[in-house]
Amino acid sequence: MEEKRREGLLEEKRLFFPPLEFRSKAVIQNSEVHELARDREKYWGEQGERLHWFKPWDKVLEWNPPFAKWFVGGKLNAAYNCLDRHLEGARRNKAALIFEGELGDRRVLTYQDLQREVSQFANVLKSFGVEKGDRVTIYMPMIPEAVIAMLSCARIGAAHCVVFGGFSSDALKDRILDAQAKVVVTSDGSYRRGNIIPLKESVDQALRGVSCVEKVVVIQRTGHPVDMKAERDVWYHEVIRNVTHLCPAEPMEADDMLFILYTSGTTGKPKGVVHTVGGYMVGVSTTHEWVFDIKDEDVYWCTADVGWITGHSYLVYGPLSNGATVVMYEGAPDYPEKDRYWEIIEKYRVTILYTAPTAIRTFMKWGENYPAGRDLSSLRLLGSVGEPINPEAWMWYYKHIGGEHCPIVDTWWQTETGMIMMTPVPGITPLKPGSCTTPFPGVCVEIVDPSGKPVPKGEGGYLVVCEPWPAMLKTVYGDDKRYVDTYWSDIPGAYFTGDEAKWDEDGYFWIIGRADDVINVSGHRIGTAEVESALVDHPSVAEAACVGKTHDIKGQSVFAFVSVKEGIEIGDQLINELKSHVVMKIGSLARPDDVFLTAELPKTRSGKIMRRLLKDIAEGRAMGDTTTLADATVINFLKKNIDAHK
Ligand code: 6R9
Repeated sequence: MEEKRREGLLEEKRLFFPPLEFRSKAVIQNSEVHELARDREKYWGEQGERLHWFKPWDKVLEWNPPFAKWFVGGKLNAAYNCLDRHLEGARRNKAALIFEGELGDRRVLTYQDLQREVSQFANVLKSFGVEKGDRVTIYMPMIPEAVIAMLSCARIGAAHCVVFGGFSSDALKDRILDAQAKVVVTSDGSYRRGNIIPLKESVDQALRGVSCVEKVVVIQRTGHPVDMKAERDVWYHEVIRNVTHLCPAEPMEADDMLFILYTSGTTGKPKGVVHTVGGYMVGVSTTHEWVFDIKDEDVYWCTADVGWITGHSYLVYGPLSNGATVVMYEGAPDYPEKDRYWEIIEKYRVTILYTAPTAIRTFMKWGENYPAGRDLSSLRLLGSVGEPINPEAWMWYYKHIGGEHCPIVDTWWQTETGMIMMTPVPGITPLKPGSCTTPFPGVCVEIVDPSGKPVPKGEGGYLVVCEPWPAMLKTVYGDDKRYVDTYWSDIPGAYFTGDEAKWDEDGYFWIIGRADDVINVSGHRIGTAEVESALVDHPSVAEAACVGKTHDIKGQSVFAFVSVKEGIEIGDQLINELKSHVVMKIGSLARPDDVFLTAELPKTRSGKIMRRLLKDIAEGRAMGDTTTLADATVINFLKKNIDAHK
C-alpha cells in the first residue's frame, strides 16, 4: 500500500459527490468556505465566538515562531463550555453520554447529570489538594467516569494525563513520573472479551518507588477484589458521596494547559504533548461541527478510546462543546458476536460513526453478513482516522456500512495537531477513496522537499504545516527544546508532521505513511526506539532494530531484528520471551509479530544499522543497494535464514 502510493501506482480516479439530500441539509453548504477562511486570523477569531468566554480575548494570535499564543487575554473553561453552557436551554435533559458496557449494561447521562457529577468529583479532587496547574493521571477503561475525571480536572484547572489502559505498568510509571502527577484515577479493572484486565494492579506496580502521587481514586467497575493501600487509595463511590455539586469553573487563561497526552516519537522516551484551553477548544469545536455536520438530533459514535487524542478531541471536548449526544462503548467489536458495532448502531439509531481503517479491514475480513443482519439505515455520515485507508476498505465501508448514501470523511491529523487538519467538508467536498482530500478551512498544509520548497502537483515529499493553527501543541511538557528540535528543525520555517504525502493534479492529498522511525500499528503510533529499548532491556539481547512490516489488517506490524549476546541459545523459547518482554515494558499494542534472531545486525562502515535493508527483508522484497555495508556476510546470513523464519 505504502509502496503503491509512493510510486504512484495507486491510480484512484473514482469521485463521489455529496448526495443532494445530504448537501441540502448540511451545516456547511457554501463551497467557498476555504476561500473565505484565507484570512486565517479573522476566520479563527470568528470561530472563537462559538465558545463561552469569561473574558474576551484581546488578540487572536501572537506568533513568536515556533511558539504561538491563541486568543491572548481571553479567559474560559473547557468543562464549562462542555457542560454548564448547555444547561440553560433545551439541551439540559438531552443525553450527553450513552454508555454501553461490554456486558450489555447501559447508562445514560444527560448534560445536567454530567455537569453535576463532574462538579462533585472536581470538589473531591480539590479536597485532595489538587490545584490549578497540578497534573492528574487517568488510567481507565472506556466508562463514563473516564470522561467525568477528565472534565473534573478541566473544571478546576488541573491538567489531565490520560494513559491508555492497554499500556503496561512500566509505561504508566514513566508517564506518571514525567508529569509528576499528584493523583491517579483508575478502576479496579476493565472488561475485555469477558475477561477482567486488572488495572488497579498495574497502578500498584507502577507506583512502587514513586513519591509524587498522594492519592489513588478507584472506580468500581468489575467488583473483583483489589488491594487498597491505607491513606493512599480511596473508592470513588465513597469519596463522592455527600459531596456538594456546586463547584465554580475556574476561569483559565486561553494559553493555560488543558492536558498532557503522551505520544511516541523517534526516540525511546515518549513525548508529553501539551494542549492549551483556548486554541484547542476553538479548534476541536469548529472541526467537530463542520466535519461531522453535527446537528442537535444526531447520535454520534466515536469508537476511539479516551486514551488517544481521537478520544480526547472527538469523544469528549469536540462533541460535548457542541452539545451532541455521544455513544461510548466499553468493549471489543467481536464480543459477544462479530456484529456488536452494528447491533449498537441499530439499538441507538446512530447517525454518525467515526472509526479506524484497521477496524474496517477487520470487519471486511469477517464478511458483510454481519452488518447486513442489522438495520443501519439511521447512519448518514461515516468517518475514518488513524492511518491511511486503502481504497478497497473505503469502498467496503461506503457500500456495506453506509449503504452508498453516506459521505465518508477521511480525517488526517495527529496528537500534536489536536484537531482535524485535512478532511472533506462533507456537504461540499467530492470524495476520492483513499484520499483525505484537502486542508480544513483556515489550515495551511503543504508538501515540500527537504529544503522546504513546495513540490509541484503530482509529486510527493514531506508533509508540513506552514502556518500556526489554533489547536496546535504548545510544547513538549517540560522540554521546549525538544519541541523545537522535534517539530520545527527539519524543514525550514514549518512544522514537520513526520509524514510523507503526495498531492495529485486536483490538489488532493494522499498520505503515504510515516517518514520517520514511527510504526503505525492499527492506528497507534509505536516508536521503533521504544520497542528497541524494551528489547535491549532483556538480559540476552545485545542489540535490536525494529521496522514496520505491511500487514493486511493492522496496516503495519512490528518486525524486530535482534542480535543476542554471546553464548545465548537461539530458539523459539527466546523469541516468545522477547515478545512478552516488550508487552511487559510497553503493552500488548507494541508486541512484535516477528522477532528474528541473529548474531549481527547489518551496519554501515560508520556503524549505523541499515534499517532500509532490514525493511526490505521484512517485506520480503529484493534488497536495495548494499555497497555501504561493512560486512556483507551478515546480510547473506539474514537472507538465507529469513526463509526458514517464514
Ligand atoms: C489522530 C491520530 C498520527 C499519525 C499521523 C499519520 C497517521 C492519522 C490519518 C493518518 C493517513 C489519515 N494518520 N490519520 N494517515 N490518513 N486519515 O491518529 O493521531 O495517534 O498522533 O497519529 O497517524 O501518520 O502522523 P496520532
